[in-house]
Formats: sequence, structure tokens, C-alpha cells
Amino acid sequence: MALKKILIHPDPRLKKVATPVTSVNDELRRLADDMLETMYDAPGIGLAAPQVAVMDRMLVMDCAKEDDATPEPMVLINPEVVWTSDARNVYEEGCLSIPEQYAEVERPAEVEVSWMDLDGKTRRERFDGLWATCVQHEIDHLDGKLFIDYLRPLKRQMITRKMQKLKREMARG
Ligand code: K1U
Ligand code: ZN
Repeated sequence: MALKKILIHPDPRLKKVATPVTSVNDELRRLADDMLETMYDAPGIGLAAPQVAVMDRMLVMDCAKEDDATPEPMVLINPEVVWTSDARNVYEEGCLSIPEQYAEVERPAEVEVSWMDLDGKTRRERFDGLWATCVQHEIDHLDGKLFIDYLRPLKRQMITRKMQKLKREMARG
């Protein structure tokens, strides 16, 4: 397994729509393992393939984040939201591609998602709480959308400028 470099906003690859996966093979399984390792190392509760510069429609997540919780890693390939609740939920979101910036985002409180697993089987599940927020945030990544796209333009610009400064400082080393 290997840690992957996480792209930082602004990056054109984070604005692109990812491509559906057509076959589950060993390369994809290795990528899923690397993404889970990268997510736990960050640490984070989710990660989408475009964040590690791979334009496949695959995401990983584990929202069982209590200190003594048993890990519940999930790998979703070609995920699709097939139902959303009318009830909405507000959560202060973060993003590994926008480090140390947080903002409240309102989304459906519950969603039903269908996807393919690493055995090539179709699965369907209803998510609520943090799992629902996280899976929607990650599917947004597959569609080239970031949580800051839900914010007012001024706030979004402020965060983008901070990230441009951070990237300049990182490049200087
Ligand atoms: O997609 C990402 O960039 C990962 C992101 C997922 C996410 C966070 C919050 C709401 C929705 C989706 C993160 O994991 S940011 C880090 C984070 O939230 C966290 C890190 C350690 C412990 C608990 C949470
Ligand atoms: Zn994110």
C-alpha cells in the first residue's frame, strides 16, 4: 500500500467530472487500498479518486470516527444518489483538498445510494447522519464540485485566495 498525494484547491482536476469505471480489476483494488490508507493517514472520513488525481468514479469513506469505534471502511464505485429525503441537515464540512477551512453546508439529511462494490456486485443502502453528509460530499467530488461551491461568492473567493497563498508557500518549501 502507498500514500497518495492529495490535490489542493485550486486545481483544474478537482473541477472535472470523473469517468465511470468499466471493470473492477487488481489495479482498481490497489487504488482503493491506497485511498483508504491516505484517508486514514490524513486523517479524514472520506476521499474521492479525483482528489488523488485519478479521474475514476470511485470513493472511499469511514465515518465510524469515535475513538474506540471499529473501523468501517467502505469503497463505492460508480455511486449514484437514487433517493433524497425532504428533511435537510446542516453540517460544518471540511475537505482534505481545502485544508483547515470549514463552513456550514445544508444537504438532504438522508440519501439512498446505489453503487458497485469491489466484487463487482451492485449494492444499495440508505445513509443518514454524518454518513449521509460524507457520501454526498464525496459524490460531489466525482462531479467536479467542492463544498465551497455552496457558499456565497465572497466567502468562496476568500477561501480560494487562502489556498492560493498556501500553495505558493508549499511550493517554496
Ligand atoms: O472529501 C474530503 O475531502 C474528506 C473530508 C470529508 C468530509 C468531511 C466533513 C463533512 C463531509 C465530508 C474530510 O474527511 S475532512 C476531515 C474531517 O472531517 C475529519 C478528520 C478527522 C476526524 C473527523 C473528521
Ligand atoms: Zn472534499
